[in-house]
Amino acid sequence: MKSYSIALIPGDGIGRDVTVAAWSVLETAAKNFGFALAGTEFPWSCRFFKETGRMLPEDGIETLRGFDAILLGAVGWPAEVPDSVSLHGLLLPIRKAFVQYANIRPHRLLPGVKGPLRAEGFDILCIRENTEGEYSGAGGRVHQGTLDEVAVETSIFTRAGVERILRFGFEQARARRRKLASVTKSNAQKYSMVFWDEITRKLAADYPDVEVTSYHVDALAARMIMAPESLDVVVASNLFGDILTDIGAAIQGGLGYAASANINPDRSAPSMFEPVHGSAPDIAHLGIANPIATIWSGAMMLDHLGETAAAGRVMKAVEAATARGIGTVPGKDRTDAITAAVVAALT
Ligand code: GGG
Repeated sequence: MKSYSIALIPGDGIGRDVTVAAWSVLETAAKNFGFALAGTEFPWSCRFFKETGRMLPEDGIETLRGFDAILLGAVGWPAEVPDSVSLHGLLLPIRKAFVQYANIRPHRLLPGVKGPLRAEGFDILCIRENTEGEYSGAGGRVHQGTLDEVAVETSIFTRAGVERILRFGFEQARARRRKLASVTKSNAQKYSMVFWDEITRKLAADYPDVEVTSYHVDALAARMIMAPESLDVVVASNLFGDILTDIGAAIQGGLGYAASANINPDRSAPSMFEPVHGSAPDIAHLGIANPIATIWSGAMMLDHLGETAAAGRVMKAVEAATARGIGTVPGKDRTDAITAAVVAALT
């Protein structure tokens, strides 16, 4: 029987609640489709940081390298560890070390879920550049604590990095409705974003079958709310993609439905799957977190592993549950009730 090794990093807060839920769905799907998932759990989190002074152990990246994929819950315990420390200590180093340069985030309404907009028929695939840009971690502070203090955050955009994410977006658009929105703020950011626009124009020549439109990020944000059905694939930098996908989550009914995949397209290292949401410490372990975003991320993991039939079946089961109203109203159904409904729809 085919077996896949999965590194499980529940992380902080509701990360554990939703990871346990998703894992039971994925194990059921694996059983039904005749393959095995061998999960190994790692305690890396803000709690681990408090105990060891590190979010990831020194050999953490090398340990993860041996797995077929990583399923992550959520990271952050701001009352105890600054968010900048937890993000730069765990999530960002994994994305970078494993060249997971494409962060794929699908936004559509599941049956039975009411979004805040009148528009119902939208289906947007946001692709966020995931290894450079505004989250490069380059910069510094001088004269700290004085009136002369200066903080500099440097955005790094490389030709290789921008080309590969745009190419990835063009390929995704080709497999969908052949429309690509390339997002910048090139009127204000005259180096990096003009560079991005130039590369978009250059690559467009290789994809004459894809309709390309360049948007400024503010206009694209408004379009996502006013006319989401007009968008297909959206490609944006790390920061812009992070922000736009919270709008995407909002229009699909909330962060409880927003899935994501951090993909290494070359398959030279494991890819990582995680819900878009954070750790929500205020509702951790109360049994009320919505596990759908993590289950959906798990389906994306199965798809990436080549188990496409099982992945499709998991999504059908999620849709069957939400079509019956399960998990569609915040706070109505408990985590285990939503999970049980999805598992039942799988069998
Ligand atoms: N589900 C992972 C998580 O905890 N995300 C919260 C977060 O702040 N993510 C930032 C990012 O995706 O760059």
